[in-house]
Amino acid sequence: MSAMPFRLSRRALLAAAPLLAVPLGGGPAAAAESDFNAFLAGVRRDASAQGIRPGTIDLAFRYVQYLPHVVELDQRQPERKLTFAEYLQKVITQQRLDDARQHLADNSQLLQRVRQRFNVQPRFVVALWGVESDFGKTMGDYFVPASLATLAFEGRRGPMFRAELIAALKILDQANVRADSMRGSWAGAMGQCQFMPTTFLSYAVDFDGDGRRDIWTNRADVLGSIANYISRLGWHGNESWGRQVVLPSNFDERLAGPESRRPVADWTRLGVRAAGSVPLTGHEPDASLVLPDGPGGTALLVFDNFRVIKKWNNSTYFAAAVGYLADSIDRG
Ligand SMILES: [Ca+2]
Repeated sequence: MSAMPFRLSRRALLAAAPLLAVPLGGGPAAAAESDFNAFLAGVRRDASAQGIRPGTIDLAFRYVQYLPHVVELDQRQPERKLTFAEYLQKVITQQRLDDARQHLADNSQLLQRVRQRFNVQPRFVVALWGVESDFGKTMGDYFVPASLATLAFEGRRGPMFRAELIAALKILDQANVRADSMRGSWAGAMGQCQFMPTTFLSYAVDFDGDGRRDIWTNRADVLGSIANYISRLGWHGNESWGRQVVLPSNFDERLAGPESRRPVADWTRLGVRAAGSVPLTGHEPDASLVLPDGPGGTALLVFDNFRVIKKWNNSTYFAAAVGYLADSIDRG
């Protein structure tokens, strides 16, 4: 904690000074600028030691500047937690539903090829694409190395963001994307699948075979990369994610929880029923009972694939939204 006053004052100075536009020449703002430049010099050394070409680093760092706004976003107090219903309303709009159905139809051949290779149903690939970036409409407009350098320098989770920055430089060095097109969220999630750079290096694929992994503008690479990642996280291509259910009035909600896995026939014996018109058959995979807002709210019976989506993004709301969106565009 003793380092905090220094960090705050350094950040305040950087926020006050248009960085890199200020000539070095003494004074506190120049000292702060020189701190950031010293930090970048250290990153440059590490990146070079890992074989990244100096020309790549020069090009990326030409666009890198300290972004005070990114630090503000990182330190923003969390808003009131949305209820599950509020979250769904925000994430699954009518427009997104309509777009999802249209994309499923428009890309059916590509999605079948993706399915053949990665064994992920098209509706889940489209749902992940829709929830992550609204089908590429909201990728974020931050220059990713600048966001990551700012967050790494600022210090909260510094080592993690420094590793992501070096991974971003590797992605540029592999010529997957032009430096000035490497856009993403303020926190460094990139392109239409919103992959962090380390995720990109491990899981993005060149599905159209043009030699580049382009998750910003290449539809085949975007959908292939989504399917490859979820597949490698353990996806079962012949199973769904789960079902919304209704609990009997006398139900013991202590039976709920991520470790509550049992055959669906057991849940049925306990009085659990499917919500909506399609009943549970007992042939579903074993399932856990999850209550996103706790007792009294929505109840979900979730299969293994629900856990797989949570490995992508460790949020019950997120995983359920992907499932709901997938179900609402296609039951296949
Ligand atoms: Ca490609």
